[in-house]
Amino acid sequence: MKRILTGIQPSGSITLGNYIGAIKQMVNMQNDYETYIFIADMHAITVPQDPKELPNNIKNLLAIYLASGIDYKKNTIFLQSDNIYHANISWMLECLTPYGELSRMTQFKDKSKKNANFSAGLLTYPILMASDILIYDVDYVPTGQDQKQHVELTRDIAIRINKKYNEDVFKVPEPLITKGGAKIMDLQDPTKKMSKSSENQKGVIYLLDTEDTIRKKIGSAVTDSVGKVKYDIENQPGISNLITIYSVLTNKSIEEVEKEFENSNYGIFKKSVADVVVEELSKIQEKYNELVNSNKLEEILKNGKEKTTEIAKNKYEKLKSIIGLHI
Ligand code: AQP
Repeated sequence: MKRILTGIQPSGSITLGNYIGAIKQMVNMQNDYETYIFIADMHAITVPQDPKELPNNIKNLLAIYLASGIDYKKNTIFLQSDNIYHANISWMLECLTPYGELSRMTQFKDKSKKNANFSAGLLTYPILMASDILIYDVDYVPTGQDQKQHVELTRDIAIRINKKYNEDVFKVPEPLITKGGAKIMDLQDPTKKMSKSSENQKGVIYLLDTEDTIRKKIGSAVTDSVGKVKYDIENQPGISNLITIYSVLTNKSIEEVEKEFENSNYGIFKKSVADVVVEELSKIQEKYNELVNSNKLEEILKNGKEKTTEIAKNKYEKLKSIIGLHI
């Protein structure tokens, strides 16, 4: 079975965008791949996090993974900071990566512009990501367009180190651009992606929002004056976004959705979108409530820590040995 690694940062409350773009994909892939799923808490701290909120976000993310259908028996689930080798290996990789390769990463350029006092971690985090991936010798990294550049960097690092030391230290992974991994946009500004850290919460559906809140948010989603339920990102970005959400959650094609609502006004369409979102999320919330305070969560992380630490330690020892960190 081919191996993959995937994760989400506990950098806020999980959104419908995270669910559709990442978690649903993980659920779909768990039968076809040997999967390592992690909670990327060390990535989350590249931007400021509230130390009181962070543990809740970590716990909630784990419970949401499980409530959404990720089976802890089929997947290796772990907390990144529980495995000390990720950062240790990352340091070695940092010392083997030219600064120029990092400073031209598009995401670094975008995020560093937003905060003049950005952390050094914001620059080096693609190397921590490379470490996350390369430790497990994965075949594929499921990725959206936004992370493709970082997977390319990971490949470059692996190829360079294998060549430099003339050994197959790392498997060179391939990006896996997943089918159906639609990008969900902000309901209030459909030109921006829906994000955990968005300032305007009205534009974001959180997985743990109440039914009433979900209905209100979808009801007040920005639309247009065209008046037709048509997928046209340029002229109708808000409606197109709602069509995407409806299409993914009902497994209907865009054309089928357009046909279904060809004679409907936006009010009726929005109510139908809200109905399917509420139906999907209420099932997840029910399971989430059963899980969030159970001992299962700690047990899953403990097992994940043990299993991944053993794998990562081997890689660490191998790197130490080839680099010459020994007597
Ligand atoms: N709006 C989205 N539509 C589809 N997929 C999305 N993802 C995130 N937002 C959307 C996918 O969810 C995973 C989350 O990855 P992450 O937490 O490492 O980082 P992110 O992409 O930066 O997520 P957010 O929600 O936007 O967080 P903040 O606000 O903290 O930056 C990835 O697979 C991503 O593609």
